[in-house]
Amino acid sequence: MNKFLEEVLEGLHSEPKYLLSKYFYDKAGDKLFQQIMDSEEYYPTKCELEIFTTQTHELAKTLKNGFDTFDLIELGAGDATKSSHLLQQLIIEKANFTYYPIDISKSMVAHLEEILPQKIEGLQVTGLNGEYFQMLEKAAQISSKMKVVLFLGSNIGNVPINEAEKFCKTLRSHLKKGDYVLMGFDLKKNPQIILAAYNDAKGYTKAFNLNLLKRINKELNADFDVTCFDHYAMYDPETGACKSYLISLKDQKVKINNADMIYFKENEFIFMEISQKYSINQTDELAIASGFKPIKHFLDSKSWFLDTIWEC
Ligand code: AVI
Repeated sequence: MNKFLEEVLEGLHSEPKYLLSKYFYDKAGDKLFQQIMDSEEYYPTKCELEIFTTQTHELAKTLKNGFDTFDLIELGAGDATKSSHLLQQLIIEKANFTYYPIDISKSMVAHLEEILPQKIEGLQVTGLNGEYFQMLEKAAQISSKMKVVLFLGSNIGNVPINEAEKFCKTLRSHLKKGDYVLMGFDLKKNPQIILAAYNDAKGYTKAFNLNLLKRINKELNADFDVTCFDHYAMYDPETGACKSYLISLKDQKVKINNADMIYFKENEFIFMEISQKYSINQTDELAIASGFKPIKHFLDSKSWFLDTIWEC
């Protein structure tokens, strides 16, 4: 059985039901995520871009860390909009490095390999298509140079807070003493601002969530009627958890893979995604608990987003 089918069935046969947000990103999902990022309400991308465009020199200086040569690895590179500013700066400063963008989207990796060396003259790019830790291992096999790992965009927020430490410890286990990590965290702030970012007026976030049902229909031969589900987002300022759900609008059944039958009660939910928000202290504590040393904080002008550098 393919992994997608296996994990969808496991999630939908669970009580309560859930789906894994890593599956949001097919071609239509990539496009919808871009529309979310461009929406008025979704601030994290804009805040992090501000850090990358206004503090580029300081970021490059800290990350180079006196390494003669190094590998710059980006987990979940996407279209590398933010990191391009850093790459450009490192080239200007004559840093000797290879850029390894890791992404689950094959077409995105191929696109980066083609486009980035044209945009940034002298840049060496080796794309890696696959899951983060498998590809980190592959990068270590290709080269034994010092590593700088970028994990931007508050992607860490999509890991539940009680699993974040395990995730960071696994990341640490793939690195050597002296390697660096640059991690982007979305910070706790006015709950209304956070909620609006995950409940945009144009409905891109709703469409993004429903698109996973459409993907299951297409790829796993299912018969979800997406008009019978609604999107619900909530933010809990106490825990910093922002969660997305799909709510079944009626009693209904859905057939998957022409065999498995999933039953929904009216108002039953599918848990879709967590986007955890942190305090700066929590990020430092997470670093230390996972075997890193936090060495520098970069904040945007509103202090809504943190890019923090950790040393192994
Ligand atoms: C990719 N990730 C950090 C986004 C987030 O903010 O959690 C995904 C997203 N989901 C809804 N809007 C954006």
